[in-house]
Amino acid sequence: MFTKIPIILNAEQLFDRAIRKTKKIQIHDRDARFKIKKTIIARIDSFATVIISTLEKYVKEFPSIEQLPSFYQEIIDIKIDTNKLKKSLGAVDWARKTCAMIYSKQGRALKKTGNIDFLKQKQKEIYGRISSVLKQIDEHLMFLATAQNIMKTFPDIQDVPTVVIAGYPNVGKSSLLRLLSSAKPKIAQYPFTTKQIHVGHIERKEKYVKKRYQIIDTPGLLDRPLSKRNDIEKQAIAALTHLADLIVFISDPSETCGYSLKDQLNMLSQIKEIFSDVPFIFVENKVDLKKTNSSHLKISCTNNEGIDKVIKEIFKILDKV
Ligand SMILES: Nc1nc2c(ncn2[C@@H]2O[C@H](COP(=O)(O)OP(=O)(O)OP(=O)(O)O)[C@@H](O)[C@H]2O)c(=O)[nH]1
Ligand SMILES: [Mg+2]
Repeated sequence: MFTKIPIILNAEQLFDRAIRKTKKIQIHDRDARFKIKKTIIARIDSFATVIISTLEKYVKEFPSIEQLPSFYQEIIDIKIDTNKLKKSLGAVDWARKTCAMIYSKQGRALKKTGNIDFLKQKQKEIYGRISSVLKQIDEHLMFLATAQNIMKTFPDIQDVPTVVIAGYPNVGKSSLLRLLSSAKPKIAQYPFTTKQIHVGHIERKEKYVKKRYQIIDTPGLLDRPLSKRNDIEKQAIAALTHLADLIVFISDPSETCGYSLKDQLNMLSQIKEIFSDVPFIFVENKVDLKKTNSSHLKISCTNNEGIDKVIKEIFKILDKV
């Protein structure tokens, strides 16, 4: 996803690239003065065209935010800042138009003159003015480069029935994703190991029909209001809001995750209320350490206990989606 966004250069890199290209240009003419004149004009032409077309490419090839699926729109806002992104794209477009104007105004005067000194002076002027426009948008170019790097890491979300795994940090969400799919998210014994959404897939053959489901591992959520949630937690909420056809909520009654079962269940009631129209499967993990007598499905990601029951339940619910 988002791999087509071009690599974005900063002002100095873009200027240097355009200058480097001009150096290779030599126009041949038997008349020495014509040769110099034509070479200068061709160099200015190449310089301006490289800058203008590159800026145009940045704006055109950046995905149009309003047209993206709502999940990506929200993730962009959380991880990048939509307003800043729009402002930066606007600034780059302004620079493209301004450079095009500088070039078209000055360019006309060049062709008419035979005065080499005048041509050289104009060349300097055009380079100088375009360079100053680029400097004015340098911070925006750098912001877009950062945004592009972040967007490259976004998961590839498909439009298929989707399970979102949620719960407190360190309860075993990523461990369950590993058991259910071929995805390999990092697992570790500290909270907030998962810092962004991870996607895995389950395929199921039923008679001759192949069905594909998407399973999403989210960062851990704490029991607190949305306004207090950090950007890592907000991504989990975005996945629940925009992607979930089914929520698998995991708790850890052994409390080896570092959080009390009471806090975990408080959060569960909150999530149940917010996503009251989405089906849930309640799962207690780490039964190898502690088993309660609740009605929740009991599993262990360490010894695979109960995993087949979770899969069965997921298929049962998703079949109705
Ligand atoms: N004993 C036991 N440990 C488990 C089980 N499942 C996971 N763990 C351990 O619990 C710790 C956390 O597992 P993760 O899968 O990383 O948990 P998570 O919910 O994805 O954690 P965050 O990404 O930090 O929110 C790891 O040390 C796992 O090895 C289980 O069933 N039994
Ligand atoms: Mg995790």
